[in-house]
This record gives sequence, structure tokens and C-alpha cells, in this order.
Amino acid sequence: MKVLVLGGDGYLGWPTALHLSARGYDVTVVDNLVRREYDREMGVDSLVPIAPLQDRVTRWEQLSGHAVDVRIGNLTDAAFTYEVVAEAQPDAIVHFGEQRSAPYSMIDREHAVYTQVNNVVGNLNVMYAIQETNPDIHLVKLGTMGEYGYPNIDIEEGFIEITHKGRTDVVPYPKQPGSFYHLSKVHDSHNIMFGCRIWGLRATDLNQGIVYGQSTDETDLDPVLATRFDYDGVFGTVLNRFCVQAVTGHPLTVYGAGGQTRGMLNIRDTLACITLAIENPAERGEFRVFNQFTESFSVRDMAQMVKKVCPSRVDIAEGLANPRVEHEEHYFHAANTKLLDLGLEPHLLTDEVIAGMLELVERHRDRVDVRAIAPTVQWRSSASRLTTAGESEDSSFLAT
Ligand code: NAD
Ligand code: USQ
Repeated sequence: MKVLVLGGDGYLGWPTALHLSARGYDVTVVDNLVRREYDREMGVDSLVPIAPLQDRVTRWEQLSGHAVDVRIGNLTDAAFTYEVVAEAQPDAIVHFGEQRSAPYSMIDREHAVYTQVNNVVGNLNVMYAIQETNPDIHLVKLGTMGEYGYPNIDIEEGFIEITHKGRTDVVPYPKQPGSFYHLSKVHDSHNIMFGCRIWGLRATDLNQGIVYGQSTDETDLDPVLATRFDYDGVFGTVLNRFCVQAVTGHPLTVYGAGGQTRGMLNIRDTLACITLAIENPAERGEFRVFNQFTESFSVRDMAQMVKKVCPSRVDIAEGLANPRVEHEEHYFHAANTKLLDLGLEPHLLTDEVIAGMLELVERHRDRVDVRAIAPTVQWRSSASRLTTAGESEDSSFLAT
């Protein structure tokens, strides 16, 4: 089976490409390497050093004996996207290739526009390339749990049955996202659902929770195969950040009251979920939604778990002003049975898993730039400080 991995140089796309390659899939990685540009723009870097894409691929081919093709280009360039799909003739396209940071999308107008154009236009080009090349290609698209927001009722998997004035229908679950990034994923979902309806596309929208960890069977084979691990205030996700903060003696940055509760999953389960989605494709015309997370925790609970496991003294910041506009105490109960029904066996967040993440940070602690830890982007104002040093780096790639 042939698979295109869009965004295959990123945190999740790279390990997924290796995982599929190891299972005998014929993999082509597509990426414009812009994630590495964001690092330069913000003056930060992955905690774990990451090799250039070509070096990663060469090392994988030497170790595994499996070839991986690479195509460098921008999905917002329609000609490029059409060409890649037509040449590769994939059975499935896994689409990770978007700007994925909520704070990055909230820096200012330029970054909000960049995020929405990059994500929505890139995804539309992929949909059109599928429709015009071969509508049988299964689109496996990375969405996010944050599309739903945090309503005071249970969250269903994509759709909800509603009875209104005596009539009943099944309709898309209401969306109340909390950033211009999360909004871009809602727009993508609507566009894909429409494409399934009018063209008979087959698509799986994976509403993924927050991913943690960095270790997978394939990336652990050699340091050149390592995937990135972000801890900065813009791209670092909450549990990865808390682990870096704990090891470096920085108080854990719980924003506001800390009752923000999120669906979480281990990076190994991301790989398993993608594989399950590919191996059990949606039907022609079907817009299928899976909620891709395995457990849920409040930010406060996660900080306590890290504090308990870390061998050195850990303080939890108290009364830290929340840079975001979000519910800080709320109801959260979301369905996540569809991937379990397909056979997902979750890797849960145990003390051992947290200890493994802390060890990873310990090995790379000389690379931690403590100036990068503080949150720099404020939801309420668009005058955010961007780089750790305060000066403006080159962001010409933002021009759309
Ligand atoms: P990432 O930023 O590390 O990787 C995204 C990759 O896509 C990067 O390598 C980037 O260079 C590439 N890319 C971006 N725009 C592109 C374009 N226009 N053309 C070609 N390539 C482009 O992000 P990630 O953490 O690996 O996330 C991957 C996907 O999963 C994203 O769509 C994200 O929204 C989603 N997701 C991530 C998480 C998480 O916790 N990391 C959680 C839920 C959903
Ligand atoms: N938070 C803290 N302290 C921190 C960092 C974050 O309290 O130091 C809080 C945030 O305020 C938020 C929660 O932790 O309430 C999660 O923040 P995050 O940065 O870990 O995650 P988020 O911005 O939601 O985005 C991440 C990924 C994104 C993905 C999303 C899944 O970057 O690509 O779509 O998780 S979800 O949250 O389920 O929508």
C-alpha cells in the first residue's frame, strides 16, 4: 500500500512515516520544512537535536532496508500538491502538514492569517488533488479535540442526535474552538465533510488530543532518527513543558486555576491510531470522525503527577495569570470508543512513562534555554513578544 505522509518532517509525521515504512508501506514524505523556520523565527530549538530530513531518511534506509521518498514543497502551491498526488498514486494520504500551535496563531494578525491560509488552503488543495486524480484515495486528516471547545454536556465523536420542536436529526457536533489555529481545523472539517458529500471522497477526521512523549520503536533505533520535543512557550505542549520545567528547577507553569481538562495520548498511540485508520478505511462518500485520545487530565493534575515522580524538588507556580482566554474549571466527558473498537490498546500515563520523559530531558538539559519557557503570547492583545531574546527574526515565509 502506498501512503503519502504530509508534514512528514514534523513531531508526529516523522515517526508515523517510519512506523508505516517498518510495516511495509511504500511511504513518501512531503514537507516544506517550515516548522524548522518557525524555530529560527522565534529563536528556539527542539530539546532533542533533530537531523536534516535527508540525513534522517538515509539513516532509516540503511537501518531498515526500506526506501522512503521525499518531496519538498508547499501544500498551498496547488501545482506542487497535484503533481505529488498524481506521481505517487497513493492509496491513503495522512495529512499532518499544517501550522499546529494555538499560541503561534494568536501572536498577531499576520500569524493568524498565515495559519488559516496555510492550513485551510493546503487542505483544500489536497482535497481537490484527490478528487481530480483518484477519489478513491483515503484522506486521513489530523484535526483536534479543541474543535469542540469545552461545553457543559458530553462531547460525542463528530455528530450528535438532536430533537428540536418534535423533530430529530443527527447533526455535526457544535464547535466552539479557542484559537485561530483551532478554528482552522474546524474550517478543514467542514470542507472535508462537504467534499465527501458532493464528490464522494472517503475521509477520516482524527480529532486528536494533546500528544506527549518522544520515544517510538523506530525513532529509538538511532539518534539521527529522533523526533523533535518542544518545550518553549509557543510550540511546547503542556506535559512536555512540565517535564522540562521540573528537571531545570523552573516552577511548573500552570495557567490560571489549572482546571483546564484535556484529552491526552502517548505518541506511540498516535502511530497506532493512524495505522488503524489506514487499515480500516472510510467508505466512499463517508466523512468519519474519531476522537483520538486515551485519557483526560486537568493541567493541575498533570503538574501534580510530574511533581510526584521527579526526584528533585518541584514547585508549582501559583496564581500565574492565564495568557489565554479559556474556561479554567469546566465539565469534560468526551466519547473515544471508535478507535478502541478498531483495536487500539492504549499506552497510559504511568509514573514510569513520566520518569522516562524526565530522563530524556535530563540527557539533553544542557540544551534547555530557560528564557524560552515563559508564555509570550497573550490572547487578549496582539502585541506579543516573539523571540526569546526579544528581537525580530526573519519571518518572510509568512507572506502568503
Ligand atoms: P509539527 O509542526 O511538528 O509538524 C507539522 C509539519 O507540517 C512540519 O514539519 C511542517 O514543516 C509541515 N508543514 C506545515 N505547513 C506545511 C505546508 N503548507 N506544506 C508542507 N508542509 C507543511 O506538528 P505536529 O505536532 O507533528 O502535528 C501534526 C498534526 O497533528 C498537525 O496538523 C496538528 O494540528 C495535529 N495535532 C497535533 C497534536 C500535538 O499534540 N502535537 C495534537 C492534536 C493534533
Ligand atoms: N497550559 C498550561 N501551562 C503551560 C502550557 C499550557 O497551563 O505551560 C494549558 C493551556 O492553557 C491549555 C492546556 O494547557 O489549557 C493545553 O495547552 P497546550 O499548549 O498543551 O495544547 P493546545 O494549545 O491545546 O494545543 C496542542 C497542540 C495542538 C493540538 C491540541 C490538541 O499544539 O496542535 O491540536 O494540543 S487539543 O488541546 O485537544 O485541542
